[in-house]
Amino acid sequence: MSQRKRASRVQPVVASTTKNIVVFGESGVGKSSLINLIAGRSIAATSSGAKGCTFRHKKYELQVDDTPYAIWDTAGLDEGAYGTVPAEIAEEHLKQLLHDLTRANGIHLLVYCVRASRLRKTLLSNYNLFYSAICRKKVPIVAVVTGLENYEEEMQDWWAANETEFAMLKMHFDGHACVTTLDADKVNSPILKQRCHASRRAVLPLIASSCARDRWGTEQDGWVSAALADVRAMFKPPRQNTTQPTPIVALYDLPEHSLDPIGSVKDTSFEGGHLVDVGGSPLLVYRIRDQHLRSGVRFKKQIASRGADLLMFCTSIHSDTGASRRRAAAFHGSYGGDMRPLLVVVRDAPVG
Ligand SMILES: Nc1nc2c(ncn2[C@@H]2O[C@H](COP(=O)(O)OP(=O)(O)OP(=O)(O)O)[C@@H](O)[C@H]2O)c(=O)[nH]1
Ligand SMILES: [Mg+2]
Repeated sequence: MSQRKRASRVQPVVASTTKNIVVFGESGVGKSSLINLIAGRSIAATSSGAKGCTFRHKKYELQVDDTPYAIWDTAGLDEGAYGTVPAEIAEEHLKQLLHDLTRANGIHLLVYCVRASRLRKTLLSNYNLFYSAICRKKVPIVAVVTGLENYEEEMQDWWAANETEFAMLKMHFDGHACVTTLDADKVNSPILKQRCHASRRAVLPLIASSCARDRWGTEQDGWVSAALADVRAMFKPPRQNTTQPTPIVALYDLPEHSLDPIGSVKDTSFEGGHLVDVGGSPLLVYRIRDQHLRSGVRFKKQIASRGADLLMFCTSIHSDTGASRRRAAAFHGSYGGDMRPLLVVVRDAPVG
């Protein structure tokens, strides 16, 4: 009996305990095919050529082994200005995705779909967009490598042979599966069929074991506004030399300190921040207070569409290390999506 027909334990569901899984990756790598593999039947449309066909996100609700899942198929992003879709439209689609995910109670797992034969520079931009900018690195992430039906070794061996490619780009994964997402019903060779079935057996437990217990991403977290600012920054064209705006620094410092570690203050009320002179070059500095650390709200209102170019976190050698670490992590997550450089300054260190 075929793989698709045997999958009788998979049914459509609507449940509040549903785990939200977002599948993302470059166009045409097999995201929709992966969803069909998980479902055990064809529910997501796939393309017939090398290029894919999902232009907007789509949610598929199903139940696997008694666990309800909502699997979100997203539009593939390509090289250049994110592929064939203009940047503004891609951004609008992502905005809609964030709002829909918020209404659906946030994200439990990111699945990064990668084609084995296509490890290239968009690897990092897709990862940064979904894991760093949208999920602020707070959601488990797994990689599913597709296109391995003819791999000369065992499919799972692909990872050990290629994981340095990911490590070099400092990409982290909580788990992985190396598979083929070809439809078992559409391949003739028994070996290929076997590999299709083995792929489903590899993917289902990976997903079941990697989902976060609690979802992440709600309006209260300031999630959508923070994520959108970073998504916009990723989509905007590179700056032209002639019109470079004043660089923005988000500064978290102990309350008793002024802006002296950065430079001399020229104007303390410039666009809600402080205009500071550093060796003749202006910087626009925003002081971040404890109450803004988690949400990033104040900062976003001030400079909604740009985000900071540099984050600066000051602490003291006398401060509690654990608390400082937590503050620094909250600061980095809320104001930089872990994507902007973070400079840590430790005050009061003994001299000599
Ligand atoms: N050889 C091979 N082809 C695959 C595999 N997975 C998917 N394909 C084929 O690749 C093409 C694209 O697959 P899709 O699942 O539509 O890709 P996608 O990532 O959803 O594409 P977008 O919707 O544009 O983002 C289709 O022709 C699939 O049959 C695989 O594991 N091996
Ligand atoms: Mg698709």
